[in-house]
Order: sequence, then structure tokens, then C-alpha cells
Amino acid sequence: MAHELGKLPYAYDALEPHMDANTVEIHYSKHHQGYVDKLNAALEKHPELGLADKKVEELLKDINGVPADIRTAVKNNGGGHLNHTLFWKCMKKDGGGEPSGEVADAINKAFGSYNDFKEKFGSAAKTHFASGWAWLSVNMGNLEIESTPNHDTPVSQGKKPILVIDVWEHSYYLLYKWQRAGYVDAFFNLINWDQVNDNYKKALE
Ligand code: MN3
Repeated sequence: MAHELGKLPYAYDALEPHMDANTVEIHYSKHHQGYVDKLNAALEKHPELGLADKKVEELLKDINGVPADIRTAVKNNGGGHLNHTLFWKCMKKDGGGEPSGEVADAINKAFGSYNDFKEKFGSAAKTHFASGWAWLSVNMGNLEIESTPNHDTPVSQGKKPILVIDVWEHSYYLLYKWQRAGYVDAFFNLINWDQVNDNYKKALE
């Protein structure tokens, strides 16, 4: 079975004015679709291994088990597919505000307060050099903030990401130009905290 682009959980213009419809459409239908297509193309080179039937998470956790000639393509495009799938789910129309539920308690415990979390997560996203991602993950039961380059994912390190922001320029350049900080600040108005709370509870299972 080939990997497929999941359905976007909202309309292209749902995240306006914080993320414009044009950016969401291109990002989802061109960039994300492109990673899915390139992942499938790489896996098709070794049909005998049945790699297409494995979950992307499994491929990335055991990337050295992937043949050397397609390893980089699987790491980059598999990571691109996995990371974007989580990214879209982490946002919603009229999102944002403060978290609630178990993840709110965990954030307060780990970082002091929501504002301290916002400062730390925002800073990881704003200061990450060049293309990459900023993450909130569960690592051995504890919350952790970090950024990764390219399409690297904390999943490869056995962590369970629950919130992510894409800081590749294609995420914000049409609307924010060079001003990544404006995009990152606006992202906090889009976070789907119910989803993040669900992600958190699943990560602890
Ligand atoms: Mn992207």
C-alpha cells in the first residue's frame, strides 16, 4: 500500500488571518503532497522488502534498516510526511488561547506557566537556524521543547511529539516575508489544544 496524503482537517482559508489560504493550499497540496510522492517513489525501488506496508514512524525509528540507496530519501520525505501530518492537526479555526486538561497541568509543571512555555517554544521556533521544526514532545513521560533541522523528527529518538510548528520559509514567506517571528507569534492563535491534549494522553499510554 502506497502512503497517502491525509485529508486537511479544515478549509484552506480556515486559518485566516494568521495563516493565509494561499500558503495553506500550496503548503498542503504541493509541498506535503510532494513528500508523500517522493517517499512512495523511494520505497518502490525495493518492492521485495515490503517497506511500503510499514508505518512511517517505524521506518524512521529504524532508518538503518532501510537500504542505503534510498535511506536519505526516506528520512527526508518520510519525515516531511510525518511532520506535516502532525502540524496540520495541531491547528484549527479559532484556535489558540490557553491549554486546558491534562496537558495544561503538565505544561505548568514542566515550564512554570503557559507564558513561560510560550516564551520557550516561541524562542525555539524563532531562533532555529534555516529550515526545520520546533517541537513539544513527551520524552520518558516528561515534556520537552527542542528544534530539529530539515525534516528530522523526535520520533527517531523514541520521543512522542504532541505539538509542532513548521519553520521552513514555505510556511510563512507569502504573508510574513522574512519576519518569521510574526508567523510564530500568530501560530499561538491557531493551536488546537484539544488535539494537543489528546496527543499528550496517547503519548503517555
Ligand atoms: Mn512545510
